Amino acid sequence: MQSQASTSRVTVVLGLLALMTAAGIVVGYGIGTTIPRPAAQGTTVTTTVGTVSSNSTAPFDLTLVITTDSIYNSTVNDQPAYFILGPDGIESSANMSLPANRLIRLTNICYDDGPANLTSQQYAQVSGTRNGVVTEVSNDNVNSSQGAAGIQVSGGVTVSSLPTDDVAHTFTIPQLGLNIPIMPSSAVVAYFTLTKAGTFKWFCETLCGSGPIGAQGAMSTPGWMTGNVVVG
Ligand SMILES: [Cu+2]
Repeated sequence: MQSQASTSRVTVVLGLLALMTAAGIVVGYGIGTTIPRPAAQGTTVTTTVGTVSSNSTAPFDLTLVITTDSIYNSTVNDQPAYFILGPDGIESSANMSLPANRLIRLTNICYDDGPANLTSQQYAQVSGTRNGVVTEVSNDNVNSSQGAAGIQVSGGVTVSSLPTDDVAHTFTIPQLGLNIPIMPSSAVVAYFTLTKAGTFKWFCETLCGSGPIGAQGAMSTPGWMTGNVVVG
């Protein structure tokens, strides 16, 4: 049992600590522990633990859309273009900001229904993504049927490369080793992490522009089939 004297001493110490704390004095009382300064009247102390942990595990979403009907100029007319699909609508793809060292989930929706020649056969290969693969969903490779339990879904393909004559566009950051080939009329999902901060160029590596070999127009203009990626 505790003596009367030691109980009152403890009470005095606790009372003193409470007074000092109320006065805003930070009191150290042992290695590695500190009584935090109390919040000023009217402010709310919030912990960021929940936010931090959910941010560090949830992928950063980048959604891109490729359309084909944008007028480039009166000579060339239509050219294909990448757009960023943001919370407030579509945005130019001329400058993209992406986080470094965080898992990025790219969803690319391609409305272009035809393939184009690659600048080099290597760009039919997936590179720089998680497990070296992407998931390609097209009208041809998704199937379903009606069963007793409702619609039965199958299809979509997870691939490490595409046939070279079945690539409509690519999303490629050569300096970061990232290459995502995209089938005509498809939705493509890829996961990747960029570990190097800086400003890099992104390109499409199919000859989908104008001019004699398709390397002009959209292919050489930021916001169409090329642009900058700022990683940081
Ligand atoms: Cu392209």
